[in-house]
Amino acid sequence: MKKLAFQFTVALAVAVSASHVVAQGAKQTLRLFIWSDYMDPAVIKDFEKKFGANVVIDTYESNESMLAKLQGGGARYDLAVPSDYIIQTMVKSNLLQELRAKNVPNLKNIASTFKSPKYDPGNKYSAAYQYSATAVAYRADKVKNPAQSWSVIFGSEDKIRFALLDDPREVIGAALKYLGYSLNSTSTQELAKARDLIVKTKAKKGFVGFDGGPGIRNKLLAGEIDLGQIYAGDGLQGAQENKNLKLFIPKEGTTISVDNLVVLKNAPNRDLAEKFVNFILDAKVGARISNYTQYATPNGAARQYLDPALKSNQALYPPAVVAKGFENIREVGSATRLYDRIWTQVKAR
Ligand code: SPD
Repeated sequence: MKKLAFQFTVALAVAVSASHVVAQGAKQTLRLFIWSDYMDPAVIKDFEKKFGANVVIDTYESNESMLAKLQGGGARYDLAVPSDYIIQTMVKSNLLQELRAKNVPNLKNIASTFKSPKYDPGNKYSAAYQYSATAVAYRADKVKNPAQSWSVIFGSEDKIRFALLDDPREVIGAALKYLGYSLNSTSTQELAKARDLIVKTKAKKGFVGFDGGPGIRNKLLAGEIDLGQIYAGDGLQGAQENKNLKLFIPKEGTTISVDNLVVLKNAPNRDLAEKFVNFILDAKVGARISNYTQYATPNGAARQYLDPALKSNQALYPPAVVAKGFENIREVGSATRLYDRIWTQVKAR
């Protein structure tokens, strides 16, 4: 598999495009804060070459850790890639600045289902980047015919070695789904039941820990765990490396998340950030990214360039009957504090 750990600070002596000739030393730097293993390094190199820029990347594994770092104020980035439900929180926290549509003509490439979403009417601040469901990945050579259910994690089985995402809304959401509730529940009782279930699950002998999607993929590949909760794209990257790594969407339902490019309020380089968004929304570039990361693309114009195997992958583009069990994570208003408290309790026990 292509190596996914990468660094993009390669210094180019002179930018090659005649229209963008930039002498060494005059390069602009674009700082991108993004989920790990979520970008094709070759695309970054092409952007650097075309715009005579350096792209510096820093990564995170959950929306909440991304938000905490930005709210802390220490770090300055031009762009981030938050999921749908956290965007309005970022707007209210004054962390975002508007996308100037005239600078991003490729916004037109976004498929209509992903344009002007409820979480950002009119695409005032965001442009859909990639999306996926959250699945269960397992080693078929270790776990034979697993129930296609969250019960493989939350049920009574105690021998399977497993890991959970280090992502509060994903873990609490999966527990809520297993219990038959909405993953956006704001009911104190339902959330308490979800918390107790996660605490009980954590106490199982087979529980190895919480990790990011790429961490869980790597543990599965290394044979350190038999099964794990995982963002589908990270799981599919692993399946490319080992055919025994398989994925399923739990029958009780799961999350589906759209991640978005946003320009940050204190972006040192707003113009370049918008050029980057426009570059990423190009049809061929969008397809290259998805072909590399194995995530689904909301870029309608990119679909024709996707690898056929990816286009027909049901974990990424599920048939309507499966998709019915999917739920978008939503912003839960004042219940956010309850989710935060539960996550702290779960982590502490
Ligand atoms: N390694 C890339 C992870 C992208 C995950 N998408 C966010 C889902 C949050 N609910």
